[in-house]
Amino acid sequence: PPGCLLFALLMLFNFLNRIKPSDFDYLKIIGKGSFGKVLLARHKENEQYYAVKVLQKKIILKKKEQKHIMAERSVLMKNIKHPFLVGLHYSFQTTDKLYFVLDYVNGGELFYHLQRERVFLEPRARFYAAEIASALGYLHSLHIVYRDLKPENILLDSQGHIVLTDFGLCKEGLEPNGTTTTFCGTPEYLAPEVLQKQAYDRTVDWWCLGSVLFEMLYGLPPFYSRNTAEMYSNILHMPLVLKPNVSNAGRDLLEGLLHKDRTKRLGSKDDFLEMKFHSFFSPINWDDLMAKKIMPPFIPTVTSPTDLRHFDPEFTHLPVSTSLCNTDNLHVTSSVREAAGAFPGFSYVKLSYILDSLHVK
Ligand code: ISQ
Repeated sequence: PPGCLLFALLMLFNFLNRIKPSDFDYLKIIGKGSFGKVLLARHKENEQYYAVKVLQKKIILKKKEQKHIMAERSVLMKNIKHPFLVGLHYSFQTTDKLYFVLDYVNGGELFYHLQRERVFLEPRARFYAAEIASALGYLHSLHIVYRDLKPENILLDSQGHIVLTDFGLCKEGLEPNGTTTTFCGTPEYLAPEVLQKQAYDRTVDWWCLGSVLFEMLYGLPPFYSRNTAEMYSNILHMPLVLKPNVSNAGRDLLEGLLHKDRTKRLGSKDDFLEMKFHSFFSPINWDDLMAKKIMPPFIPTVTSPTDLRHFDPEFTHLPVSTSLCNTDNLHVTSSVREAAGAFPGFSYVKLSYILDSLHVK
């Protein structure tokens, strides 16, 4: 039948065009975690820049985080596309590594800019909170809980729009030196139910949104203490006290989002709709926001895609490992073998990519 022939042709095309590590030049390390690293890479043929996230299978398996990655795979398969979520172009694997080819975003972390300015004025904080909220609402509509919203996962693109990365892609558990202690405070926004290892649901994301908004408006995370144990205790037991230098609408929103009891938290009933109709966001036209028709309140200064001024030199000065580039076709696992491995059916090429190269639309 013609359907079968088309399918066979697509499979053949897919096989011949299989994307592999050596399709890219790896230019710089732009991020590093315990599972692997994120590299700035340029596709040799189309000359486009991408952020390539490379994860070591060995480490993932050892840390029993496989479930997490598997969850991620099903997340990837849902064809997530949203203006404020980092886009995934391809994913593939070699014998020992998983690769995610993502949009490259170079406006810097939101909190890099916040640290430079200490706090944001309300209209700017509102703009970022609204873009983040719309992305979270979209994920929830696909039954995905982000859970790990934390400062380093919130980037700005070169125009000044929010880009969330790493929705479950990997949970960076340990520091590279193998310790769990982070001296400069834990950069995670832990909801009470997560701290207590209780059941959680999509409402954790609204707690995290509240934490981001709080930090943008007050300059520190809610319940902050230099002593981590004390901060955890504050999150669990201290009432939220809001200084009056934020508008009533802003404080009301924070009180709703930072409710310790998740069943009473803003968003527990109608999810994103409860943000959409909150008075703090009344200046936001949500259709314009989604269409990127609202002018960003701040435009990062970047001169070119290779302008890395907003990335931590701690990473960007590291040498790029050549082991990434010399693994060629030879080690790229075929879909047949994948079926038996620990990461079955992981690789995929976006159908639109195949169609694009065939000039079929
Ligand atoms: C995209 N651009 C820059 C940095 C990134 C870090 C993680 C994931 C995607 C990224």
